[in-house]
Amino acid sequence: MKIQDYKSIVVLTGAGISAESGIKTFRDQNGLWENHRVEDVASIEGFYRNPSLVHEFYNRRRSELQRTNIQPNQAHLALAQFERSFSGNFLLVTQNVDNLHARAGSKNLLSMHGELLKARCQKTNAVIPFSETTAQDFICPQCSTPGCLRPHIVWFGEIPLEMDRIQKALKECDLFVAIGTSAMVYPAALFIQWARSWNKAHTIEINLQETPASDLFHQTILGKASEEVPKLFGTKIN
Ligand code: BV8
Repeated sequence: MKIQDYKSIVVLTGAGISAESGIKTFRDQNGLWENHRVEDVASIEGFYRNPSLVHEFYNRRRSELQRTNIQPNQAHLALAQFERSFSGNFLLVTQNVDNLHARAGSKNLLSMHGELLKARCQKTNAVIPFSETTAQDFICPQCSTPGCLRPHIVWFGEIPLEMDRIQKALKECDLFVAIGTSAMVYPAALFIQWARSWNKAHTIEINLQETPASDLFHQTILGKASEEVPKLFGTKIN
């Protein structure tokens, strides 16, 4: 079947799709993130234990993301181009907190782990665009309380965003494609099983290397996302 022949497509992306744009992946740093233990900088306990460290960790990633050399790559652009031309249902779920899919033009986009360029008021739960730096004594623009603004990021131990919408899409899709994810973080790592068991979807994985989930996919395409995604989605952007 050609990819345009499917009726409903769910694509899941991970850090590997942004690697060629210059954004470090998580696994490549042997489990450390910028020399920090994951539990110290990407968990709610870590935030309460040392808010300054966590603010600093996200401040640095937020400013790096806004550097001019960080741009969407051919994989981001190919997914956005395909979505525009596809007549069926298309949902792009990303685990990434960068804004490269949005900048590439993807519309039906769901950032299940939050977004670096947004912050959340812990009093009102309001989510605001945020490209600056935060600190423990930062006055929240929503409720004027110092230190109440947190990164709009889903940390380990927190529930990913819009899980109902994701599960509905996985129940209805006839094609599930995972791109650049190590299938090590849950519940995203379960999506392939849900797609296969709920709706007998065809499943394709694109990665540089095999992952623990590769045996579950009907097809594994080994290669760089910037090359394999435009090939699979039939769109090479010149
Ligand atoms: C939750 C924001 C409950 C932070 C992130 C079983 C079931 C359910 C939960 C658990 C479970 N077991 C354990 C858990 C708890 C935990 C978990 O998964 N722990 C792991 C460590 C075992 N999960 C949670 O806490 C989640 N919450 O479970 O709530 C619940 C669940 C369902 C319903 C209701 C309640 C919350 C997890 C979210 C954590 N936050 N991000 C931040 O970014 O600062 S996760 C973070 O790590 C990323 O967002 C990303 O998701 C993940 C890293 O994964 P990848 O994206 O795959 O990146 P990685 O570096 O690992 O791999 C890159 C891949 O790309 C590699 O395979 C590489 O080969 C490939 N690649 C590299 N270059 C290229 C390439 N491929 C192609 N081309 C290239 N050029």
